[in-house]
Amino acid sequence: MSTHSPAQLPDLPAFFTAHYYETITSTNDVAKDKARAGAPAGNLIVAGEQRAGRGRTGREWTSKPGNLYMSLLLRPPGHAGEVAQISFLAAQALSDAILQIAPNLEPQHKWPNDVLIGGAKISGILLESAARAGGGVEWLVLGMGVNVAHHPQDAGQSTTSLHTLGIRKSTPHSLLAALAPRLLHWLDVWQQQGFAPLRMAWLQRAQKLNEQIRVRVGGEEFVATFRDLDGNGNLIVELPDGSMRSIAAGEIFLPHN
Ligand code: BT5
Repeated sequence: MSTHSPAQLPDLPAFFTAHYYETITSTNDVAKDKARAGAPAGNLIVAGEQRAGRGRTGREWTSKPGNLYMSLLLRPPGHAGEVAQISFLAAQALSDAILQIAPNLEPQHKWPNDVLIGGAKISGILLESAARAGGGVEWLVLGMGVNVAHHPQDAGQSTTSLHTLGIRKSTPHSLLAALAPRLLHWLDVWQQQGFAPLRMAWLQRAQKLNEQIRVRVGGEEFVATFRDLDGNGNLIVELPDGSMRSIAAGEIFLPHN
């Protein structure tokens, strides 16, 4: 099922051991197999296309050739709540990389795990991990899909790609070359200094900060004002009665959609 072809990949910092597959089911699945087989952190699975690309809770991730599909194996210290901060790290690294390639664009972060440009989704991030007996995680797979050449029209939400935004020279290869060092940078900052610097950086590009959003938590849905991200990565919203509420898992929307 695979063709390992390093020529398809750019030079990456020493931390990464990259494997390229022309076509694959899901880069996350292959990275998880490697994790279970004991592969070290830094293993990176990159695919030209995915036949079964996934989002969260089993949603589909459109994965035709021309975009970046990758999964990075990590073995981070910390409990499950802490390692979930890696989705903010990935969003931050990606928006840095996009700005490096296209300084005129304005990537924005949407809690918890999206990067948007002009309100349209250009990337999705999927974390999967295995718990370690006694706490912590045994491994964590950071999956990232980034629309470079095209984006789905039928995703049920607004989407975009670098080519659509006029960055026509970008390729999955050039994007990965910019992204990998930024991932390494933020992994280092996060491991040395914790979440605080990452939280500050993420908030600077947060979409809808101090504006109204619609929040869905389980079966519940309500309108609130997005006020902050707390020190764990929880979304802090202000309810119409002025009280604050902390949200650990859920989704946000603009009030009108
Ligand atoms: C995500 O899920 O946004 C995480 C997507 C992670 C994809 C990467 S690709 C490499 C690795 N291998 C995998 O199998 N997955 C990861 P979620 O927040 O659940 O959003 C999914 C929703 O995004 C879908 O229901 C669509 O509305 C929309 N969508 C699907 N494909 C898209 C695309 N290519 N671009 C933008 N939006 C898309």
